[in-house]
Amino acid sequence: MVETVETAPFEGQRPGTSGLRKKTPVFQQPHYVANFVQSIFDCLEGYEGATLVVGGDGRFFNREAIQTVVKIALANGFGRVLIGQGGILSTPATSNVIRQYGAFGGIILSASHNPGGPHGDFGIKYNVANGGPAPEKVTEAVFARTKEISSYRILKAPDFDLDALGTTRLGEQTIEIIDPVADYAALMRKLFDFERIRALFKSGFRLKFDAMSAVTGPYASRIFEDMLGAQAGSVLNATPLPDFGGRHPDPNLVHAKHLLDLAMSPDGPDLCAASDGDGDRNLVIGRGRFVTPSDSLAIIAANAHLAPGYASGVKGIARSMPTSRAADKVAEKIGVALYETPTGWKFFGNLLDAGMATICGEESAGAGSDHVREKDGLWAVLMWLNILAARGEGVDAVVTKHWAEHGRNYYARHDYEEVEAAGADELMQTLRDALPGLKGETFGALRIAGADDFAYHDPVDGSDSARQGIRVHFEDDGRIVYRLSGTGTAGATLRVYIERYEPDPARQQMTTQEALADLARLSQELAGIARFTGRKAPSVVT
Ligand code: G16
Repeated sequence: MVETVETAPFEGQRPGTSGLRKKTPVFQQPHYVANFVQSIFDCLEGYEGATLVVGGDGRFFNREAIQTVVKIALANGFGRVLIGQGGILSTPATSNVIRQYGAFGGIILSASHNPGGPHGDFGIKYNVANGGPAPEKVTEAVFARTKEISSYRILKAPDFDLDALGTTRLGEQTIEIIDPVADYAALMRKLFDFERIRALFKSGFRLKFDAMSAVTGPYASRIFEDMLGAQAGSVLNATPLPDFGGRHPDPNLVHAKHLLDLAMSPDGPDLCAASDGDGDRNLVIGRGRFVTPSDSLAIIAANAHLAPGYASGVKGIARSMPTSRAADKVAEKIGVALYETPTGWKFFGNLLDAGMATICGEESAGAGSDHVREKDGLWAVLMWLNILAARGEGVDAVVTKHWAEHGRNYYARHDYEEVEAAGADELMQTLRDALPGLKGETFGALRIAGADDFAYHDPVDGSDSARQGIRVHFEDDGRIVYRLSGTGTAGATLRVYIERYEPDPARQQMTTQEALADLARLSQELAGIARFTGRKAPSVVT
């Protein structure tokens, strides 16, 4: 029976860079999830009888939220709901299921790399029929709707069993619990040379993949250990836990420092890797060599043709604006277009759909391709395995040869987390106001060649996105970018992206800290970071 429940709007249900993210207790308030989900459906048309995919990263409150989503979807007239067994479906796997089953869209319950648990974060994201995150015009319409909503429709029924595979019928409607791994693993097998990678493992190649007690555990165990023959125990923390084992499921050098230490030890594994809460991010570290996400994108783009799924070459490369320009050098060399988009995977969707880009990536540990419409952590690790197997070289050799050929983009991101929002806004506004006078300003050896506030014109649908981050370019090809994160759940996070290009192989072995010291200092001075935020140093450097 369908019930119409009276409700009132909640403040602040505005989707950010990647869906709506808040502290878990915010989502646990009565009607909070229902309001948001009904608001999504209110902004869609033509889903009567269609398929909706629902999955999450297994974090605390995942199962409860799924029950609400499914009951609202059925009450609103979806014909079929596909749910990952146990409520588990990684973000890239959800994207694949949406595409493979011709679904109308999907709802992903995740706050990605943010910590989970009763005091952690939770999130809801809507993906459209191409498998990718809803574009801005949809998320803005949803936000507008959340401010007006007065009722939602929900099925009055006992909770559904999320664990038994199979189909349940409710009159004309069906709920199917699907194996979350099978379709995704089959897709990976098509894209990569599994025979070759299996031979690599057989020859003694050692992998340590940390699933961080998050969603990729079941995927990684099946693909790396069962299908590719990696040594038992290659996958660490393989069981998804509601609180991610109390850890922060962010595969960066801070939260996965143990992997860095392992990779830097003389007898370390050949490849250390990790993925985040919902499986879309990746970390790649070879023995003795960390690969920055920006370098990883460039190297993947330059070598993708070694994997069977990309044997015909890449059609174009896309990167988010703050991502280093290492990929630009590759695009130039292989003669394909390079697209610079705002931060957020949703901006790649049109380029991928139009066949203009094949490989996409972001500095925030994301890489992917046109195989789905999300970034994909395991895909990136498999791509690296395929490249290493095909080239018969280790990570360090692949990276240093890449730099020798294309130059090295020294790169770091400085995050000032949870600063006061008002101060952060003022900092950005002051920088924006100063833009016209910055050109020609000199600081020691550094001279500003130009500065602007990045705006994007989508070449496919003609939409415009303004104020996407402040770029300061230097005459020696260095760059500082400032923007506020769109994924935080407390205060504001100022991100400062620092980059310098070094074409000379003799100068490509400095530490990043050494190479960027001047620019890093200037980044604080130029924006008055201490003055506006009270912070003398970043909280996280990646
Ligand atoms: C999300 C988006 C990415 C973005 C990242 C960081 O990733 O999908 O496109 O680069 O957030 O965004 P921000 O700098 O605004 O915090 P994820 O892995 O959190 O879904």
